[in-house]
Amino acid sequence: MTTQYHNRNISSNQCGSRLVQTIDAPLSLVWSILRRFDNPQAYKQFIKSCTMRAGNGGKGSVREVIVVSGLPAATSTERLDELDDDSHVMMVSFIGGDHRLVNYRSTTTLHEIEGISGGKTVVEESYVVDVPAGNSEEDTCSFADTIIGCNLRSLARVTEQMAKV
Ligand code: A8S
Repeated sequence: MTTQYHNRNISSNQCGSRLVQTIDAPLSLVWSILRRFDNPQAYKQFIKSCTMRAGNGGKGSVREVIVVSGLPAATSTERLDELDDDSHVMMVSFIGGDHRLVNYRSTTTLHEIEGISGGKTVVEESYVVDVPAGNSEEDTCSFADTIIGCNLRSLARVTEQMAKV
């Protein structure tokens, strides 16, 4: 199972959680969209643009994303720490930007399950992040959970649509 990749040490000033989304599309298709570190806007609705600052989308690449207006942040600088095409594991750290998700590190894994009409994919996304001074764990994690939940549902929508045609 892929749970081994999601176990992280959480310090006392940090919080984290894990979200799971089942997608009615084959793993190879879901991975082909997810693994594109240089193109997160393919499914992440809050991202307006993405510019590569280092690398071409492989491990160690750095991207700068600009998010849509109306959010409490405008930019984020993010590094690809792991991209394993065999185990279907992707790890990303936030290393800069004007947001409050300091020391945010996420792990996303895929595994395939049998569906009645072909392969389905289970996506698991976990993260840890610092709780800023003056904020509660609950507020910090529910903010991140809300965004990740939107991203995962959007990934499902996009890939299920592609799987149909
Ligand atoms: C991701 C996960 C998250 C992205 C958050 C949590 C973010 O892009 C948005 C608003 C913020 O305030 C922080 O995998 C930040 O994208 C939508 C700019 C980082």
